[in-house]
Amino acid sequence: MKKMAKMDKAMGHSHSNSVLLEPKQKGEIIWKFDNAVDIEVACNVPGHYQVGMIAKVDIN
Ligand SMILES: [Cu+2]
Repeated sequence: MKKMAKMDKAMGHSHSNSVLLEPKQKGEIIWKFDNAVDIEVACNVPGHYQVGMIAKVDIN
């Protein structure tokens, strides 16, 4: 995955809203919300969103 990110800068994860993981690796992102909101979490590997690598999360 990191090799792919080097080839395609759009797949880089240099900001605080994403984490780049190798298979079977774990990571953590902490987001804090002041209000209830529905969000969508998705993979940014090209084509993965389109095949359903997403999760809808309701923050109450
Ligand atoms: Cu994916």
